[in-house]
Amino acid sequence: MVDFTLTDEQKSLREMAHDFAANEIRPVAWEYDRDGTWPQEILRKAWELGLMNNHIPEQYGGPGLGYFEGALIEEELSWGCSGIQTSIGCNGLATAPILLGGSEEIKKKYLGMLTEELKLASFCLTEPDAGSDVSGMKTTAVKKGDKYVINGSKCFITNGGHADYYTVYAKTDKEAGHRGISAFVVERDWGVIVDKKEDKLGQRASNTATITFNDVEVPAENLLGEENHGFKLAMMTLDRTRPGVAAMATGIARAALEFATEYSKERVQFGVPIAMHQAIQFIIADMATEVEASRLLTWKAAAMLDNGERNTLVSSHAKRFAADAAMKAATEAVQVYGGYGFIKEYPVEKLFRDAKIMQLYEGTSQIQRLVIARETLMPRRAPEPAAA
Ligand code: COS
Repeated sequence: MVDFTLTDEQKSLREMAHDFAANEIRPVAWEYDRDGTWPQEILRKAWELGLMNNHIPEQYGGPGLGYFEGALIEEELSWGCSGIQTSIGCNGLATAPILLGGSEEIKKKYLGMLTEELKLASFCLTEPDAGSDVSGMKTTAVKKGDKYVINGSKCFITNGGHADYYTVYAKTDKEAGHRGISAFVVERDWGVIVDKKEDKLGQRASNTATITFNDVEVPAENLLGEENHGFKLAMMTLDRTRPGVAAMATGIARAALEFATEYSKERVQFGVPIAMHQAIQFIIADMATEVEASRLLTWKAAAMLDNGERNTLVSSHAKRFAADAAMKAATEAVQVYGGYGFIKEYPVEKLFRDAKIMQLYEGTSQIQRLVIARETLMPRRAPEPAAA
């Protein structure tokens, strides 16, 4: 039997996240977007309320929430502002490989660090010449005694300028392609250089930086999982975090739908509110269906993780569909607002800019299609470590 009814705990979690989004995020979101301000105080409040580090288990001081519960929170906070939610949620991306591959000591140290006080971690995978093609990365980690020495540069790193530590992917065997990549936890004050804060089209409240490693020495015990097994850790991480991006995209699409609905009831043309015109009704109808479908795919991808099932295919379905739906919904919301939609004074212009990143980060919509095609045409049945 399949039941989409939320439990009382899930409902109150969603309500808490919604209230936070409505009271703490929405009122300042457009100001933060305009100025590109780092939302430190909002992060602090989210951390105090327990809306950060959702999946860190209780034994390391976290709430130990499931991915399904995480998706409920992510949709609400993203409805408030997806840029601010990206900043709030980024620890989840950085800590997934620690949960999957870290030793007990590493988990205690680095997960505990984030739950004891407000600290941030970033996920360093992408490089200037290695975005979709992860195995093309050039950053190296060379073993010297009981240390690895890391050299290279990572770009588009969310929260990079504010992170206390980084989960970093580097080549430990340059000749072995994807089988020569390893993952490490690297503390910022070990000599990590924060190079550049990007000036972005959307999600302007989130911090996106270039991070450089010049002979950064990392203790060998900070290797996550086995040497040369980092590529799989990265893929398994993305299986776990793409449903979260899908949830965020659903939040943007829902915000776009709500703004368009309200405006269409107020705006009068040809003597009636434009909501009375079938041209507008059909736009609203399609937006509403796609919000619903995005949420259902997101919930399925997250629930599969909580059930310990491999969710690669559904995770990509959810991320691809919800991201494209968010972009479409934001575009249609601008259309419903007409010329006003193009003006910064009105709310949907920001959604239009924010939605675009949904189709880009954590794997473009084309990469999701590639995964979907491979999983559909040549399903993989390889075993993987227990779900974190
Ligand atoms: N879970 C576990 N293992 C996986 C996996 C998954 N989801 N996906 C792939 N693997 C394994 C494969 O089984 C294969 O294992 P073997 O070494 O035993 O053969 C290995 O990883 C390589 O897989 P594949 O051949 O599919 O690798 P590709 O180089 O073709 O890359 C894509 C696959 C393109 C899907 C991958 O590079 C990708 O997701 N790119 C996008 C990266 C991204 O999202 N970047 C955003 C930055 S993070 S914010």
